[in-house]
Amino acid sequence: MATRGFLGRRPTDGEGERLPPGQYRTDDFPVLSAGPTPRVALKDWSFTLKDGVRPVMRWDWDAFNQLPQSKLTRDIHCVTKWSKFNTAWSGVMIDDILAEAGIAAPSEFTLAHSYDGYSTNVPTDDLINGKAMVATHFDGKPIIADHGGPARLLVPHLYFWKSAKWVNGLQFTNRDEAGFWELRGYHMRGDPWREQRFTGD
Ligand SMILES: Nc1nc2c(c(=O)[nH]1)N[C@H]1C(S)=C(S)[C@@H](COP(=O)(O)O)O[C@H]1N2
Ligand SMILES: [Mo]
Repeated sequence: MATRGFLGRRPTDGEGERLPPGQYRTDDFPVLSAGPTPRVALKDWSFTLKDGVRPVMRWDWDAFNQLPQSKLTRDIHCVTKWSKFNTAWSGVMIDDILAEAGIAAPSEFTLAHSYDGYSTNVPTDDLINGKAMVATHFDGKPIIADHGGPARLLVPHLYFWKSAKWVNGLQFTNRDEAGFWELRGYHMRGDPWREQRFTGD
């Protein structure tokens, strides 16, 4: 008679409960980009918040870094099936960006835009109420360019393609508009716990 305990590797330290379906754990930090890493000098960097086509507010690097700073330590999950536990980030919560702009989220849908031309759509609910930030630091150091520095979106509870590297703005949209990978068959929300990898999952 075979028992699960005998044949299967029993997950240790709660790894089982922390790994979404189909994922494996790695301690590496792979780099995944659709194209070459853009180099953005801090003096040229800016972040723009838009409601549709209307700019609401724009920050340069110094102004952005004067916004309230927060820390998030979270597990991250890439759609290529690696997960990395306890990644430590700091930066500015989306809630604090909206507060500084003096607005409440004006629509259900958001597009994140990046310096490499990348974009990704995220339901606005997944960005607010303490869930997401524009991160500037990883492990206490400025994010290196390959991982999205100077600043990247961090939406740790969704697949990692939603965490746009080299982010330069958020745009609220009236309809759910597909971003780069979503136009190529990836899911409009991307919840790893529901295995929302592709359109129709
Ligand atoms: N601007 C931009 N952001 C991006 C990407 C990209 O190509 N361009 N790739 C996405 C994908 S598919 C993943 S899995 C993660 C990878 O982040 P990492 O390279 O820091 O691991 O970034 C996401 N953010
Ligand atoms: Mo990815």
